[in-house]
Amino acid sequence: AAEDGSSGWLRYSPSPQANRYYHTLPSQVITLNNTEVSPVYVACLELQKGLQGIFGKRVNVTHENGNASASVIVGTVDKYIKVYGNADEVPKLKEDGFWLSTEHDTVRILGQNERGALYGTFEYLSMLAQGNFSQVTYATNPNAPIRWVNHWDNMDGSIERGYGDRSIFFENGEVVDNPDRASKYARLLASIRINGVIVNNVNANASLLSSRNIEGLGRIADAFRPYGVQLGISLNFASPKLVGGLSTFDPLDASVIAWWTKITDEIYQHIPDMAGYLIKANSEGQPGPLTYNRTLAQGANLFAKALRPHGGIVMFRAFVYNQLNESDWKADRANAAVEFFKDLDGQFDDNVVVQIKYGPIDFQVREPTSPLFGNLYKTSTAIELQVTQEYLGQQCHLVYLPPLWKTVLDFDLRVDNKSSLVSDIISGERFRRPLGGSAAVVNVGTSTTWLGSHLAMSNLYAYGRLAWNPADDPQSMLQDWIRLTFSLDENVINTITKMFMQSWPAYENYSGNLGIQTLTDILYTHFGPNPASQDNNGWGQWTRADHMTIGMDRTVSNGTGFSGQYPPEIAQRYENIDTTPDDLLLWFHHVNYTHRLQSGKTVIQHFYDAHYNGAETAQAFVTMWESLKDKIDSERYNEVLFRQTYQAGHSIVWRDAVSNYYWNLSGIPDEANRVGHH
Ligand code: GCW
Repeated sequence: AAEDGSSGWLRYSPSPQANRYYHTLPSQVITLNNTEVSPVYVACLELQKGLQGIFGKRVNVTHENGNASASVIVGTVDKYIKVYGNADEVPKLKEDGFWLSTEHDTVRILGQNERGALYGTFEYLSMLAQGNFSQVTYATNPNAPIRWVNHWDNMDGSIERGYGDRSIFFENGEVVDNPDRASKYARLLASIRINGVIVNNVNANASLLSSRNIEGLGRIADAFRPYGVQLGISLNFASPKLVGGLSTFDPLDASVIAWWTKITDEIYQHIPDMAGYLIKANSEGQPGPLTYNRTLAQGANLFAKALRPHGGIVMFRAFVYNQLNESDWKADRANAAVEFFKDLDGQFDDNVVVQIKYGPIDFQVREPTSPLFGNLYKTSTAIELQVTQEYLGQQCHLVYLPPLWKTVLDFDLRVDNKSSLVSDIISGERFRRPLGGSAAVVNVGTSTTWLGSHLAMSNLYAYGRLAWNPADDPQSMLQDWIRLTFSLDENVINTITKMFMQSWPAYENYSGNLGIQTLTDILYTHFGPNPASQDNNGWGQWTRADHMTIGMDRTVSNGTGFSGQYPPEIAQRYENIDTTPDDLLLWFHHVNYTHRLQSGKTVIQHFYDAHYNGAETAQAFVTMWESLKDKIDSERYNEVLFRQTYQAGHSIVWRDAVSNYYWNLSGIPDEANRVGHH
């Protein structure tokens, strides 16, 4: 009923148990906060919409607070205390946290702030939509204050690494006039507790800062605000020169400082709650402070000072590296982030957060945790993930990403030989930092499915859940998403769960196993197999494969020294080939194809087997999906079937291209006689 094609997991489709539970449902909503359009106001509308959609029940919203029985009370804890005298049952909440109680004939949803109240409302509705009518009372708080998404949208309306059509924010060099789509997007984001959106590409265009565009950004921010979502922007470091008429963009130059201060003030006039700036500097051709022999910290602090009076923050990306020469055995792009940032620890202003990609290279199918997380003690940090499946099949392959993300979030870096989970570092807890959190690159566009694929939406959903609570379980988050998106039917849940939980391992199997990276075309498309493209260029995503050997020697003893960037316990584990896990073997070591893995197989035989297994699993997804034909509406059934059929074929292309490549190179036959010509 509520479905209009853009509601994602917020469908509120009719409950099969509607009759049974109708009488237990609240019959009115009591709102405590009465500002016109605010998160609490939106929460009330959402409750009306949800109860109507799921149960066909109309409820009124009232400000009266007489008899609260059979009601939902929604508002902030502070307001609740004013109206009802106390909130003694509610534990102390962190910013954006909420308390939900569905017991004793009254549902109470109380947020630390209005945003929290909205989050609690979505939580309650999510329970109902999933057929969960249990009586609960609990509080929940975010792991970290920064839970953002980053868009790589260009001013012309295209999206870098975008696979869901055109930008919802920009077209023809300007901000779009109609913010409706932005508002629908903010609703989805609020339901997964995302509180900030960087709307434009990190490869930023300085024309974003024209008065007309700043005004346009104001419109988008207005559309986000009722959902508790703040807008932020990426900046081009050279803007003072490119659009400001100055002859320099030196971050220590007085005229440059004045220019950024003025622009920042102007932006805050239009967007009083602007979240902050995201900066990609001195990376992949982008301008930055190094041009003027200033440090990256000086570059970051330039913006930090302009933002400080307004409460904004700078997300400064650690993705800085140079082109390298492969003939140098010790050259290693993986070393770059620590080399650029370690010595700057302590030099960043307090409202700067260094945003670190999960792995040291670039969103590969398997990477070790970025060692930079364990090297910054006096700097706030955030992790950067990708919902956009850039190297991971570009939304044409099913890859459910949370299990990959968890390998990093749950990773214990053992800094000072003490427990140092990445999730506790980015929360600010481990090093007692004031800020921290997560950012994910998201490429939603004008596609009716947002991401260009129904199934890919699971990754956006789960990203928000993990940003709030990194201890959440990938499979149980997935099953919530399946119930909300498709059905409460056990068979549907089990089948889709099986597909998804096999999807990342399958993709890893046929696209680059044992830590060799994603063997895709790295020069242009980042799509499809091209193992030869990894080497003999300056990008540093090398495999160093020849006719006898393969892998990057990243040891301290004989290689690039990368393993030495980790704290001692971890460094030792990776330095030693016997304690390096098989799935990262070729990341850290250069070995013969005949080297035996811990599994007992040789490297080359593992390659062959993995590629055949992976492709076989992808074939099975088609049959699994087909078994759900009568249980899913035909539109979504067919759209997914189309993509799964494509993946099934493309996985064979991957399998054959990679297997044949290494068979040709090594001349070692497949024990099972599948590879090559016989
Ligand atoms: O993964 C690479 C992408 C670039 C991207 C860059 C980055 C926005 O291929 O398209 O640029 O990373 O993260 O800055």
